[in-house]
Amino acid sequence: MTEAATRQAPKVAKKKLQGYVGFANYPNQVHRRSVKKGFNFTLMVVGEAGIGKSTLINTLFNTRVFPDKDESTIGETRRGVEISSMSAEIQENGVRLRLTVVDTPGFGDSINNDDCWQPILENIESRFDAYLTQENRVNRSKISDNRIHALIYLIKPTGHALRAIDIEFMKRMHTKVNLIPVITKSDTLTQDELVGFKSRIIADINYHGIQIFKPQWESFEDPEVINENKDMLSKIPFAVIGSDKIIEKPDGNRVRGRLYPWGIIEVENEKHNDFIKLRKMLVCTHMEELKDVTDSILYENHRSQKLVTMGHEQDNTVFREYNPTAQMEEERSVHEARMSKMESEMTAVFQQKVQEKESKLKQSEEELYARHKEMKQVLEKQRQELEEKKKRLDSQTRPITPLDKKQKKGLFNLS
Ligand SMILES: Nc1nc2c(ncn2[C@@H]2O[C@H](COP(=O)(O)OP(=O)(O)OP(=O)(O)O)[C@@H](O)[C@H]2O)c(=O)[nH]1
Ligand SMILES: [Mg+2]
Repeated sequence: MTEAATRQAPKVAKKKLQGYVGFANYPNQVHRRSVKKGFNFTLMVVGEAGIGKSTLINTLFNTRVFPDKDESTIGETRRGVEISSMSAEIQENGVRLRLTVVDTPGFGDSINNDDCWQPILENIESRFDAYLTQENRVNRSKISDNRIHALIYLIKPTGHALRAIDIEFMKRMHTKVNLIPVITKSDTLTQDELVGFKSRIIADINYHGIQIFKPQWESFEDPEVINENKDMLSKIPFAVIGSDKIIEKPDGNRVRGRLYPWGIIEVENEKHNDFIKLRKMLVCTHMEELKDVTDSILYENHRSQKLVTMGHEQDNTVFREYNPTAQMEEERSVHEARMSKMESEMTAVFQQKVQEKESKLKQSEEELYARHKEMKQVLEKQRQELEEKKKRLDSQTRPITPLDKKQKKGLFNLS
C-alpha cells in the first residue's frame, strides 16, 4: 500500500435521516451562547500625532470612544510613545461588543525615531505573555483576552510612497499582529494621486516582504462573498476620511462627513473613500478571522518561541497525524517484540531449570555410584573374610575319611 493510501482519512458514510432529529438547530445554539457571552475585540491604532487616529476610531464605531481633546494639549511635545487603552461596551441589535482601543500618541513624534516601534512591540508582546500566564494557571475558566487582534497603521497622505519609518514599523510588527495599513485624510489627495500612491505602497510592502492582513476566501464559498472579498482586496490599502460631525446636505439628508467650501465629503459614501470597506472588513465580515489569526498563528508563534527560549522543546512525534493503518502496524510490531521477549525469557528460564535438573541428576548418580562402590567394597571384604574363615575352618577340621567300615558295621551289628 502506498503512503498516500495509508494516510487517507477513514471514510464517513453519508446517511439519510428518516425523520426530524434537530441538530440543524446547533448553529442557533452557538449563536445564542455567543450573544449571551458577548464579544470582545481589541484594536490598536498607530500613527503620528494629528494624523487622525481618534477621529477614525470614533467614526468606525459610531461612538466617542475617545473624548474630545482639550484644545490646550494640541501640539504639546511628548517625551515618547504613551500607550493608553480605552474600553467601551457597545450594543447593536442586542449583541454586545466590548471594544478596547489602544491608542499610541507620540509615535514618530521625537527628533530621533529610530526605536519608536519598540514600546509598541513590547506592549503587544506583554499582552501575549499575560495570556500565556493565564493559560498556564491551574484554573483557566476565566481567561481575559487582551491580545491585540488588529493594528491599524495610519499612513500619512503624502502621495509619494512609504517613508522609512513606515517600512521599519511594519517590518517589526507583521509577525506579531494583523497589520492593516490605512491612508488617512484621503480627502487631501486627488483620485489619480491616490491610485499611484496605493500602488507604490503595495510595491513597497511586497518588496520588503511585509505580511499585511488580507481577506481570504475559499473556492466553495458563495460567489457573492467571493466577489465582495475580491473587491475588498483590490482596495487595500484602504484610503479613508474620518469625521465625527454630522452635516446636513442641501437635500436635507444628514450625513457624517467633512464640509468644504466647495462641498461635502461623505464618510459613508463608497465613491468618496474606502471607509465603508474598512469598517465592513473589520466589523462585519472579518472580525472573527482577525481574532482567529491572532490566536492560532501570531500568538502560537510567540508562545512556541517563548517556550523554546525557556528551554521547553516540543516533541513533535506526539502530534503526528493519526493514521489507523500505521498505528495498527506499530501496535503489531510492539506486540511482536513483547512476545519474542517473553519467549526468550521463558527459554532462558527453561534452560536454567533443565541445567539445574541435570546437575542434580548427575550429583545423585555420582552419589549412587559412590554408595554402590562402597557396598561392593563392603561385600568384597565380607566375601574375603568368609573365604578366609572357610579356609581356616577347612584347615582345622580333618578331611572326612570314609568311616571305618568296621565301626559302621559294628554299629549296625548291634542292632
Ligand atoms: N482633512 C481631514 N482631516 C482629518 C481627518 N481625520 C481627522 N482629521 C483632523 O485631523 C486633526 C487631528 O485628528 P485626531 O483624530 O485628533 O488625530 P490623532 O491622531 O488622534 O492626534 P493625537 O491624538 O494628537 O496623536 C483633527 O483636526 C481632525 O479633524 C480626515 O480624514 N481628513
Ligand atoms: Mg488622538
